[in-house]
Amino acid sequence: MEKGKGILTERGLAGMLASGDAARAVAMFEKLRRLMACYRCAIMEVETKFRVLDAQFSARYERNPIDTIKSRLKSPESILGKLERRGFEKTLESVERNLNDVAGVRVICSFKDDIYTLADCLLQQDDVRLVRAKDYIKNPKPNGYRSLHLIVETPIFMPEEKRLMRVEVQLRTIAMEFWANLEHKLRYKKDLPEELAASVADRLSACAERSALLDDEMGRIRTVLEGVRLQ
Ligand code: 0O2
Repeated sequence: MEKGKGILTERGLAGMLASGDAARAVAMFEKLRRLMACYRCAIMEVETKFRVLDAQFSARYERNPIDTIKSRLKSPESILGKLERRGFEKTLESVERNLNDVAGVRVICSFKDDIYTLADCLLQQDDVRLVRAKDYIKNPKPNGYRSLHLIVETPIFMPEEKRLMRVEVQLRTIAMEFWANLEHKLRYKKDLPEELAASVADRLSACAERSALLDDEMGRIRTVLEGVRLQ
């Protein structure tokens, strides 16, 4: 397996998908490189859609619903790991068919209401098709995780063809992002005794609750201040 600093490279992943056949591996690498380029373009398309929406809100209502946009392309190591964990075929076709999160765009908003406003605005666009939505804000995960996840399909235009690509969009508030980042870091400390692990999980879930209350209160304050501004 070709690895660089412990990370599986695209060439390494192509080699593994080709199961040791050198000529197939070269062809596979070229196809994988092109597929990843398409996912990168899809990220650019979706990011641009959100930047345009943010600019429109700024021009019309003098406010920016988006605090930050973070995007990532799933690493070859992570792609292979997910195919293996889920028992999917290890082929490029299977990556496209079965993995919805190779391209990921995270939109971080200041206020919870803006998450739904932006999601509606995105899904109204006629070149965006909703594949699946998971609302972990209305239905938080048992550990307290909150975010709105949308799998969308959108076209990218290449010199000779149009290709539909799937992108996972995660929308969350600054407070939800803060919690998710810390929880993600803490989750790697797996060698805790059972009792301590349970108490840490309870405390993390309590933090998520408090942070959700904070989001709600900030939203109410905004509503009051907007009312004053409109008078
Ligand atoms: P990364 O590097 O963050 O992307 P699916 O494959 O879509 O059918 P899956 O993978 O269970 O099903 O999707 P889901 O539940 O929509 O959530 C996947 C992503 O959401 C994760 O990506 C995280 O980014 C985030 N997420 C979900 N649950 C949690 C959680 O409990 N804590 C934190 N911190 N993040 C969470 P990956 O695959 O972990 O990796």
